[in-house]
Amino acid sequence: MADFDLVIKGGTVATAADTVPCDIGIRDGRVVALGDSLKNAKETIDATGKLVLPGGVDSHCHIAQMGSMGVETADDFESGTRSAACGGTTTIIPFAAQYRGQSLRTVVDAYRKRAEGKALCDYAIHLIISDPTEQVLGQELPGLIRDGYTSFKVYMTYDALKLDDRQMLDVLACARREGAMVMVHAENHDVIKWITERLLNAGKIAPKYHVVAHAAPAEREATHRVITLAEIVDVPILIVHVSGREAIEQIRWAQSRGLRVMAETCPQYLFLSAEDLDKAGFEGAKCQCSPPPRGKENQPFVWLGIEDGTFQTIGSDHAPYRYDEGGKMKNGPNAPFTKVPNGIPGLEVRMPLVFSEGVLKKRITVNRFVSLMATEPAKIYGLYPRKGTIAVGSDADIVIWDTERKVTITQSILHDNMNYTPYEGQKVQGWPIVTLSRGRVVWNDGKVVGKPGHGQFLPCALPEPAKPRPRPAGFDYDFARF
Ligand code: DUC
Ligand code: ZN
Ligand code: ZN
Repeated sequence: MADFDLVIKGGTVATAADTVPCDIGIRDGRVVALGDSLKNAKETIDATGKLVLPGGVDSHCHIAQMGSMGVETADDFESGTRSAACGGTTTIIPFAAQYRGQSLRTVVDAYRKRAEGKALCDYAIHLIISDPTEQVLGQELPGLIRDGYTSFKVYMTYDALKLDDRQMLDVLACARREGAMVMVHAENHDVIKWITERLLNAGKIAPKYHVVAHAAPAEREATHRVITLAEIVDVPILIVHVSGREAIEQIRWAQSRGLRVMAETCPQYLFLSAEDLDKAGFEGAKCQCSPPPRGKENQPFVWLGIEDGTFQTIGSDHAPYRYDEGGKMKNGPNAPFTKVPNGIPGLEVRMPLVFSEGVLKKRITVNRFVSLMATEPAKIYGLYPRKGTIAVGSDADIVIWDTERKVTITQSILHDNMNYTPYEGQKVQGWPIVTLSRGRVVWNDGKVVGKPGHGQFLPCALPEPAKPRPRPAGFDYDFARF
């Protein structure tokens, strides 16, 4: 009898901790051996001269989701996971989004049904909470957390989703009681509204004015405010899609004070800029997302935040709305920026973009790349060590990279359901050539060979409880239990 179902031979294996030449033995979808000259396998993949990394964990993507403007994302669980796998990501964490008046449990059940039989790789699910009633926070959420939905996103802007500070405190207190992870979209709603009104009154409606309305100080203020709210409740938070210097400085300040504030950025803040929203005609809408990409001079600050450890993770914030009347042009090809669905695709190119500009340009090591793209998100959201590393006992979610391959990104080589990529023409070096999900090849040298239905739902554990923090005298109430 063979010892292994599959051996990956001769590659250089890199995890968040080490880079070592070794073979990987796989049985029943798991890694069962790491060593030299592993033999006696039913199948072998030769990875000589290649880099072998854990599959990426994209902990921020919107698929099969109705957006707050009533437009459905172009990707469902099939096209979303297909695109993910072709780009070296083997676990995605999209969102079951609650709109006001909806039961969270009903929303989650419906979302699970949408995933059934469709995914090519594994997925967990975050919640979006927009209606934190007593029933939701007292009954539904604790039950859902026990069932493996241990993280939720809350918004400080968007009419349909935003929480006020009092509601935010309620949600943070619930997270503290239950040990769950809160992800925050931090932008000051009233500031955005106030600027927007003035822009629209002056006839300034083009996509480029989206950046003016979603001003960096509005992101800075909201970031500071939610850090303060989390400090009062004494609960860890993770600020998602941090766009630039203003918010980064607040996060760094919080971290330097010992507050448990984590942060995620996204490729759009490294590779796109406000100039991309100022393209001819309506083209700028292709890069319209919130928070928006800032000026080009902002990009080095985001890289610095990655290099110095301010950021723990890089998610795609894949929110795919096609460039047609079913998506970006839902309200016409010249709609004001306020009527353009916010969001851009990026699931498939998240890893190649950051590998090329980050690892090959020597801004970060390959180990830090693995940490940002796979290990940390798996740890933060309770999927580690099953996901996010290559170790004996882990799922065999493994990606073989050709670090020499030069690729010009263009929509026709991607596998999502989109009709454009905001990264059209971007040149990268390094590309995932083989992707395995639980030991099964899903993507093989240009061919999708994975099957819908292979991907499974992953219940998430609670994140490791944070060490109790000494609190200043007079500030030591446990408000979450008051
Ligand atoms: N902003 C969000 O908050 N979510 C999806 C996409 C976007 O642009
Ligand atoms: Zn958001
Ligand atoms: Zn998002």
